[in-house]
Amino acid sequence: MKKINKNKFDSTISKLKNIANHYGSDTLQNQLQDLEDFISNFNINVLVVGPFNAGKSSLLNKFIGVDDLLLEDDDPTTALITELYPTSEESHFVGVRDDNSEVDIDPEAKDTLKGFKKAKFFVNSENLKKYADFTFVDTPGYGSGIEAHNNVLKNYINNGSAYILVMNSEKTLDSQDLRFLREISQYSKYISVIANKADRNANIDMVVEHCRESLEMNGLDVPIFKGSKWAENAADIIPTAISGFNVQTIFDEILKKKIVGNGRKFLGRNIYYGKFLRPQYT
Ligand SMILES: Nc1nc2c(ncn2[C@@H]2O[C@H](COP(=O)(O)OP(=O)(O)OP(=O)(O)O)[C@@H](O)[C@H]2O)c(=O)[nH]1
Ligand SMILES: [Mg+2]
Repeated sequence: MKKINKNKFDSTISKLKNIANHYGSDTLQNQLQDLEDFISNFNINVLVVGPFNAGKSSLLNKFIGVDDLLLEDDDPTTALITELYPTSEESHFVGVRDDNSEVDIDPEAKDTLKGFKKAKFFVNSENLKKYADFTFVDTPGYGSGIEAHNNVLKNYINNGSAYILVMNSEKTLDSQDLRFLREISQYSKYISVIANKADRNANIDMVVEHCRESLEMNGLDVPIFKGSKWAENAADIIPTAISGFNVQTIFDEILKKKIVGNGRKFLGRNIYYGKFLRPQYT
């Protein structure tokens, strides 16, 4: 799996550093430090989203290779944002509070966490290591009528650099799914749909074709793939869904936006308009 080349913007950043030093700008220096921290921590957050009971947690369990990692049930189940990280050590679980403080969680309690903003599961999984440029995130499903689940999702939804929408292919995409897809398409152009539970529907190919048409009619340029947790290749469904997401392109786009943003602030407002230079000459 191709790794992100994070050094691509080094020369731009060192030029900006020279500017910051030249003008003695602490603000620019701090922003460049933030930018360097951002780069070293950068990972592509892939949010696995969709209606409740569609099989999001099940597909992630298959991908990770641990059947009881994330709770699966017919009732609306996932209640907490759960970020999944690789580890070479024994798997361990962390709860993140609203103030961002973190506490270790007893593995026995990982399925019933309460009072946390989100959870981080560190799992010794070959696939998580293989796809380490991505951070996969399990999210509560929408459409369950459970206000708490909707709020958890709403508060986190714009944190994705990419999205996989898992739908239940016993039916086609409905207006709620399309509304949701339109919302996330404002945050990222890297979106895939998995028509899941394909084992349950003999007419799966018709459903997929119908979904393709409604995506197209709604102006959503989103690929759709079949999925089933019972398929022999169940562990490969998530990799297939992200196969069109080029990690380097995603990194470059996000970085360019950030650098141009910073540059505008300084070269635009401060240097171009002279405000930055003025103190030196007055
Ligand atoms: N037949 C079949 N059942 C599935 C499949 N995927 C999931 N299920 C079942 O569907 C139910 C819901 O699965 P979950 O993985 O909990 O679904 P979810 O999307 O995470 O649900 P929420 O967390 O409530 O949003 C469970 O009983 C699963 O065993 C599938 O591909 N085929
Ligand atoms: Mg779930």
